[in-house]
Amino acid sequence: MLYPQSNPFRQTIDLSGFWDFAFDPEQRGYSAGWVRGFADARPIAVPASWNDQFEDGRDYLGAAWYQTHFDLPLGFDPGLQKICLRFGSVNYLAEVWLNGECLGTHEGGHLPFEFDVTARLQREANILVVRVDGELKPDRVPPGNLTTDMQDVATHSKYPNYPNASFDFFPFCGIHRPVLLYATTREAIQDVTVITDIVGETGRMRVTIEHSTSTLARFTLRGHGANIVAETHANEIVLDVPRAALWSPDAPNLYDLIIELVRDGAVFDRYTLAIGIRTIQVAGDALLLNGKPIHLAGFGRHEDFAISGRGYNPPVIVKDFALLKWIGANSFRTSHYPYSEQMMDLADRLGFLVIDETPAVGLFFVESGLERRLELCRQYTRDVIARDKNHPSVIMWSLANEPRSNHPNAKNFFRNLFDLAKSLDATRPVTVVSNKSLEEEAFEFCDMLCLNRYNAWYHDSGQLDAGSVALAKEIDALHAKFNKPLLMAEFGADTIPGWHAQPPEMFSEEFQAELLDQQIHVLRSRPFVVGEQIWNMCDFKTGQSVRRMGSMNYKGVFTRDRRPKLAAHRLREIWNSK
Ligand code: BDP
Repeated sequence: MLYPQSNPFRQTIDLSGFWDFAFDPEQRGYSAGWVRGFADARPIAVPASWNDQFEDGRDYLGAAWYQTHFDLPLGFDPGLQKICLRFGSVNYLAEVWLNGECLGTHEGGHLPFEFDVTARLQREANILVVRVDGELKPDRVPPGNLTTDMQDVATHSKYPNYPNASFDFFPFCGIHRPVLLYATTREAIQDVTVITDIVGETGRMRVTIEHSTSTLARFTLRGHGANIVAETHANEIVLDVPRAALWSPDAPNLYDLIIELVRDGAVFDRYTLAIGIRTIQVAGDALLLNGKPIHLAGFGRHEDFAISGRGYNPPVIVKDFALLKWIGANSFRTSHYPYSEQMMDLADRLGFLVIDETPAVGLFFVESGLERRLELCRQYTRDVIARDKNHPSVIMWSLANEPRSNHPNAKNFFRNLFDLAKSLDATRPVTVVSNKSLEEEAFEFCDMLCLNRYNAWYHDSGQLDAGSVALAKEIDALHAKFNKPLLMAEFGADTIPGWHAQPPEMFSEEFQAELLDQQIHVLRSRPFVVGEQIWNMCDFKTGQSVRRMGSMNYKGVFTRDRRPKLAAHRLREIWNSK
């Protein structure tokens, strides 16, 4: 799925701004005809979560209605073009009407969806209505509000959150990413897949395009001294770049690949992609980038900020990359759902290695609803790969976080998902992030093991040394059993900024710094450990529970407003003295 662009052959407008909004707890909207527009609305910012924009919506996850009006700008011509309406992410379920006609529904947040609206547009006064339903249900992914029989196998802990999610972050709702209207020619390029390889000093790009006519396609590759032009009537071409400038965190070299469709000598469509030439593979106990072992240093993170919630927030993205650079990190995982496309573009540009995770968090495997959960996970896997397959920064797909998969149904579930991921992308390793360790059914299929462990925190609480000894023992056993490289995907400690203790004590800044330091030491003394990603980069909002003071997870190395805790300085020393 291509991100919309603007150029002489494609036009895009962003419908973000202040929309009209109404909560609908009594489900009046349908019968009152809100699909054609509604009065008594309050203003809301789009994109952003609704929860923290008002005084009465924080814990409301039910139905709510959005509407906006727009005219069609010059350059948009439904008579000649194809015009689509694209949502970057709506949590959780979206139902969309344009000028009173239903365009369709979409289930699942964090991934884009679009509708062809060519035949439904008016030149002026279009009215777009979106009903969003954010309710937590056992048969949704991620799930919530589990029934008692499911609780035993599925809940995160015996202290449920309110709202009752089966995951540890606030279930923000709303239109979370930009809503775009874009026009292309009717015979436009539909999709592009670029696979890169390295042959000696030559960078090789295999480019496949999808479009509806068998016309001439022209490929121009520019950057780093290259200016390569090639043409074909086929839908695939191989471009060789002599003495290629490879992409890596130290040198995130990107080329511009300009793809044009040509008829009778005239260009009628163009799409430009930033391409990084690199390879990624697991070999023995190592993770190889461009054939050389790479060690991942970084974080799990969240799209989370005060007031905007999970909404697209460009300054926070820029700030986070600045902090990642400052601290010496080279990687992050998109825990626990795909991040915005804009964040992925910047990861390419700034040279970060990304483990791209689907929204499959809190999975459990009791029969009831299992098939539906699998179907949703398959949809998420397909959609994230379709969206992010061309990013050099994406080095691995994570198909789930902490599934409750020490269960007989888990193996077939994951066999199915892994087969799907591999059939869609044979070039990247695939993993699942687990806290089940030796009992993890999915590890059999993983190219690399990703382990979450809270030693000296949830286990051996307060005992730094015992926590480190247990960690060493556990990862050695994992390696002995599975014989695969391992990434420590989560470890850490809640830390109240400004709270100090000597000797270090839980919740103090000293404890977090010491825990991370000691456990990184254990990890780095094992050659099969290919990286450490700390939980979490920043403090983030959760539901309310006795484990979460002020509805916050305080495992951030930075505060929610991005101030460093003591551990940030310690990590900066460790990660800069490699
Ligand atoms: C892990 C989860 C993560 C939580 C973390 C914690 O993967 O989402 O926030 O624990 O408890 O189990 O802080």
